[in-house]
Amino acid sequence: MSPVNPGPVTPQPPVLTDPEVADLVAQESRRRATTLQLIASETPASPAVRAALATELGTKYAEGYPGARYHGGCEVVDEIERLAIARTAATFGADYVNVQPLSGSIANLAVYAAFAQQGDPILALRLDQGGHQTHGSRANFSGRWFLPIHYGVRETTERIDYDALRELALVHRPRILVAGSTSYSRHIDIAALRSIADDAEAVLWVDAAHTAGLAAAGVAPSPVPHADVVTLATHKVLRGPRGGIILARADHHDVLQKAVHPFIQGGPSMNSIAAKAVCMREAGTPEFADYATTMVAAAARLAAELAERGLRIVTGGTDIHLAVVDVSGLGLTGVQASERLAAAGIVVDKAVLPFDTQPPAQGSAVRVGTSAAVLAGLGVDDMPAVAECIVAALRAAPDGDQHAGIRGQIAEMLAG
Ligand code: DSN
Repeated sequence: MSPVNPGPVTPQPPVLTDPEVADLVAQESRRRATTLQLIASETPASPAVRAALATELGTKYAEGYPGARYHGGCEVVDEIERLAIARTAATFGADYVNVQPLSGSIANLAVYAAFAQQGDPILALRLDQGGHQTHGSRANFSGRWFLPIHYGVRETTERIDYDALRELALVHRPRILVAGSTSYSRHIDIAALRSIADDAEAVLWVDAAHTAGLAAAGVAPSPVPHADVVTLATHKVLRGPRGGIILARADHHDVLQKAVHPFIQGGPSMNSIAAKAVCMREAGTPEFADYATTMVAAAARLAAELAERGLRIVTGGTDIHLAVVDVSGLGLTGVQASERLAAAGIVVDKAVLPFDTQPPAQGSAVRVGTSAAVLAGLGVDDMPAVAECIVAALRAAPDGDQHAGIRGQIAEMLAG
């Protein structure tokens, strides 16, 4: 059979057809299995989610929405998208759901498209105090096309200064008030932000990319009852495919539908939508609730154990699945710390402290998250040993052989 006309397609593992790619995929699997993943925004998807992603749904064009597509042959994918919407609505108690955004950032772009005009003021948490680049960073469309105003945290507590936030909202009258973060480890008081948004006549948008999975499991407050619109990423603690979802009140249906398609996207990835449906089913199980509970307890324990070993934790601890660890006391930047940890088989992101004196590209902190570590089999009681390895790796000279020893301990712990 000719290679350009292979006949009916039976999916084959790349090892049979492309050893080069297969080898790289195997290397990545080995890297993950033998090193400790503490990246707060990455969680391996479940086998069922991965199976849905690998289907031929990925090549089906389905521009439009169920029942109103621009392409023929969409009767089956319509059912899949309806199922994903229904399951998401049930998981979060949301009136309106859009499962098409290709990523969390694209979902955020759709919120701007739906609710703001170019040049409108937008009020959001500062990027260097835990916010996200789509919340008004000058390097991003949100800072270029809109007028970003930023609230921050109190220097003393490193927690959001709600009084200053209210004042900014009343002075600047933002079109959108944004709540949400990538490295703020405390619950955000969404009810307080609702009241501020009402007083300032702003749309309240919660970017729950990190915490949506915790809210789904009932271990973090749900933003849905308070917000006009909520965006989330399905690949963080939800264990779904890489992608975004928008939730909103029913009265925002029309503007959000049009903002996603045709304003921003053409056809959605139907394999990803099927995988989102699978992930939402899993998010409703007792196993997922147990997993999320353990993840949060493990993060709190890890933060406490690191603090006991002399490292300062931003805000003094965490309410969620991640913590920000100040490494400046060891004379390290965030980059140097993450390099030492990587040498010891511990994978983290460098981060900045609120009021950091280092430039953002260096930072004085690392962000640690427990979503992947718990899936790898570690529990709350393993956190003292993890903290011990982290502190030893940070203290070890970069050119010595201590890191190799810690790497071995980590591999043993994971094989455990
Ligand atoms: N890259 C994500 C994170 O690490 O939090 C934000 O989009």
